[in-house]
Amino acid sequence: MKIQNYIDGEFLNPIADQWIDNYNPSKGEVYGQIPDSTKEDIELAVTAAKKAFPAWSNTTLNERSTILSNIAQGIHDKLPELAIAESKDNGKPLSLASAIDIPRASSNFQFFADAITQFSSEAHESVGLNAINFTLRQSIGVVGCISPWNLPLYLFTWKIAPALAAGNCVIAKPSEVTPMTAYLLADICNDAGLPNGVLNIVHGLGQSAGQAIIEHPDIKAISFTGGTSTGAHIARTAAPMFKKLSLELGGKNPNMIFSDCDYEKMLNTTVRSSFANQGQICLCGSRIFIEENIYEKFKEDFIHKVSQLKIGNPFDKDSDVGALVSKGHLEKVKSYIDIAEQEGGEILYGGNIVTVEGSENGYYLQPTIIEVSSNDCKLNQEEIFGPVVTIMSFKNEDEVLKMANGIQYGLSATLWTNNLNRTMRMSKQLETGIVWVNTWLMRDLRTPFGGVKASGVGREGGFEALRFFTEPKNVCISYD
Ligand code: TXE
Repeated sequence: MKIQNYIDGEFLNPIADQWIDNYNPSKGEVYGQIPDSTKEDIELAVTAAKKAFPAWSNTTLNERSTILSNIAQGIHDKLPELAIAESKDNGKPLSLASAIDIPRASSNFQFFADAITQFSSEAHESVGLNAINFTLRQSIGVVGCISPWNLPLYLFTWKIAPALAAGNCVIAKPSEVTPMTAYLLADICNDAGLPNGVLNIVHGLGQSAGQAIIEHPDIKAISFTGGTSTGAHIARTAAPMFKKLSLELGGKNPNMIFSDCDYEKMLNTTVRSSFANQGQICLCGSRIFIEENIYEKFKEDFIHKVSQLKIGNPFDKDSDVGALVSKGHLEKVKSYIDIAEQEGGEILYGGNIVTVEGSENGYYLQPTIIEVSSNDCKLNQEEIFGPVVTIMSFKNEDEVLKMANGIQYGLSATLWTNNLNRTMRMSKQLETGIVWVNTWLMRDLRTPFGGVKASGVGREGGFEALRFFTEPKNVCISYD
């Protein structure tokens, strides 16, 4: 099947009539084509967005909120169809897409439908000077949203919903590897009453369609989630044009386990934080540090639990681990496993590509546990973004903190301890945007989301996202 761009409320073929193959990673087969859009398609989308902006930015908050709620409902109503599409496009277990990805995409719209009705700005009285200042928070205009392949509709909507809620018109590009649910979203938006041109979804490659978005002078802000090197390239391109930038980039997150934690809860959660979505979540705890007095016990129990995970076709009900997103990505992840030995790492479990019966050409890899002896090895320093974790022991709080922070990334950290003083000390010293204590990936959509260091700039979530997608203007009124 061929999917199309969604521009000015219409479904269109790419102007140059060039197409890209779309793969089903669980089968390793091409199952469709997507537009290989160019500058000309982006130009068309920007023209439509500029035309739609004056009316959309002047809709009442109630009207806007109602339309966004309709989209949330539309996603909810089409949950089974969207979950199947996501699973087929990405390789993730259907159970995960049904329980997490698609419900969260709906919540993203519902959350910002509500949040925009509560968003306010400040007033500052210049006491004694007979003046009052207030802040107008105005829509920016046309903004760009570029998203990755690991949580396709989940992250696509996480950007689009606040951008639209704040009254902007959007040019959005999903990853070329997982375009399907973004395509289906277009229909839902039409049915929800979103006016033509307010949201334009253009498909294509990063270096052409994506590049045209970041370079376009009329696109005033870019919200991007993806790899750190792409983020650096976007910053280099967009900064001289003084665009607003929100960059959510890679992570290589520490999972620090102290012996005073709730052991069973920690063990079950650590299996999830290591291998959920085949380890392809920027928040996965891929560097596991265990206090030395429970190291041997943890090692044994963890290997046992992980050995029970079932690798299989994403559509099988009992599959815990599905396929990796692409052949190229499978090869990249495998290449890290292959360097383990050179670095003195020991593969304690997994490490092999798996053939799944009936899906022999799919991109399956065993969940893999590697024991390392230093935090400075490549396996601990580079983002692998697959079902591969390292484990090593630590002696005390100072040592583990040093290792947790001893990396270019700073997205999230997980801490397992029941010691409140340690929790506070470490939370303050960890160089990350998020710290989870005795839990993982528990998300409250009002909280700021994002990282420090090479994990990005800016925050998404709650009012932070609405602040990003609006321009503050100070109005100062002097009176007699
Ligand atoms: O991401 P890219 P890739 C990490 C992970 C992974 C690596 C590369 O380590 O192995 O990044 O993945 C668009 N101008 N993460 O290559 O290229 C692209 O089309 C504008 C972490 O798939 O960064 C896609 O829509 N856009 C991550 C999006 O950027 C461009 C999730 C992300 O693609 C562009 C995914 C350009 N010049 C990968 N080049 C996370 N933080 O969750 C590419 N794109």
